Amino acid sequence: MNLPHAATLKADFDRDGFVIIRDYATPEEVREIRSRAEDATRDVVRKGPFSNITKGLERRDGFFGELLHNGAHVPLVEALLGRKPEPSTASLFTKIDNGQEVYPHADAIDGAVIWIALDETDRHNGCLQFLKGSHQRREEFAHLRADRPTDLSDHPDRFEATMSPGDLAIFRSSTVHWSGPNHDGSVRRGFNCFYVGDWRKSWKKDLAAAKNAKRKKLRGR
Ligand SMILES: O=C(O)CCC(=O)C(=O)O
Repeated sequence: MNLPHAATLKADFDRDGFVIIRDYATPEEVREIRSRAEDATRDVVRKGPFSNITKGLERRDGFFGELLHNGAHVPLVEALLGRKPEPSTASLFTKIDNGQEVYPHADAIDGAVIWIALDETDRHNGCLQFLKGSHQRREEFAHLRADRPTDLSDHPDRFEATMSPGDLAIFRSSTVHWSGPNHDGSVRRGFNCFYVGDWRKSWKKDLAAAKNAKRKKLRGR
């Protein structure tokens, strides 16, 4: 694993809303995820606008449940988020036909997502795209929907996540992201785990801090 300095990683994550760690998973790990994901999704009937996404891999193969709950990335996600992530689901994202786009959107207001590249991916086959810092401008992007086209290709904060097999992207659920069409028809698969942050706890913490600050201010008068 090629892990950058933890403090740098956290600063980047806080500023941009995502980080990319190169060569995170070994070629053997990537091979195992690929072959198990292919086996687990073989009988899936693909239709509709998100036919390229299979959620619930953890219910199809315990290997994915183990990765979702106890994968080596979990402490990393916890360190970046600053609290324990609550596992939601493990998914395979493919891009088998040209029309399979995921339009700009944020997944949730709290939590994090990991996305491991299982193939080479760049703009030609619909790599992930992020909007840097969008997690700090939630109101501005609250209208975005994954099934509704919005063109952010010229946005100055756009980041194109060209990735190789084994590279890992970790992003806040509130960071705007998307993936365009697969123009060159090459295989483009990503393995992803969704984590919900415990928003109730963070909300309570924020409320307690606000009350504390108010109390201190009143005492200071
Ligand atoms: O893999 C993709 O094409 C989109 C990924 C995505 O939207 C996600 O991981 O939340």
